[in-house]
Amino acid sequence: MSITLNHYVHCPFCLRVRMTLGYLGLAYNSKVLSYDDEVTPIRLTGTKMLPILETSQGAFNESLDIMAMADRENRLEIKELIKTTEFQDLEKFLAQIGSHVHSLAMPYWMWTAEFNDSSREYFRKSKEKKRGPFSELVKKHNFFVQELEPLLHKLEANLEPFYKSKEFSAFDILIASHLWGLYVVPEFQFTPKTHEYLQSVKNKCHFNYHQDFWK
Ligand SMILES: N[C@@H](CCC(=O)N[C@@H](CS)C(=O)NCC(=O)O)C(=O)O
Repeated sequence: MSITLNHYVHCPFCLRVRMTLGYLGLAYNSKVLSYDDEVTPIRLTGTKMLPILETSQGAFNESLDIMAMADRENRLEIKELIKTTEFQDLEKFLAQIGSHVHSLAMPYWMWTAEFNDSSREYFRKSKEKKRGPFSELVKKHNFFVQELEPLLHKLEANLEPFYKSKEFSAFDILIASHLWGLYVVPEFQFTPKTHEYLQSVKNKCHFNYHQDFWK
């Protein structure tokens, strides 16, 4: 069965689906949508929100639903994991981390190859409504890094070497996809332990952030 993933390269929810498909070894057609393309996602699911997975059964959004649907053999036990309080706690924690990651990374993501002049302007205008001017976010780089530090420290304390476990799990996909965008931020450096952790998740998931541009 041929499947197509419509995604944005920078989007953590899209990255978690890419990592999941990679981990499961499922081949997919990759469609990087332009951020200002409202028509395609609305035609597919009625809303401008990615990721969207197209299958012979239809088009689906919501990253966790897509992950669970893709995992037919339940190797990642996603349906079970999302019912746990550990998952709820992790989602809250990732939302906290995500807010600082976004403030740090958005002004740089928009200069990566997935954007052109028009989608960059669309992205900047839409994101600045909530966060204020990107130029101000860049000036507050040190502040966001300071806010992130204790959170990343807390995360690191839970790496055994995977999240609270010796074994890789879907939690690691959720964490790595939320942190990955920081690799784009100039002068930001993960600690060696966290970097190694992210690289091992990358290897497990056969994940390459930029590969969709090489196809
Ligand atoms: N709950 C959704 C969230 C997905 C989401 O927030 N996607 C963002 C990109 S990171 C989006 O498509 N936003 C559209 C827009 O802001 O125009 C999921 O887990 O898939």
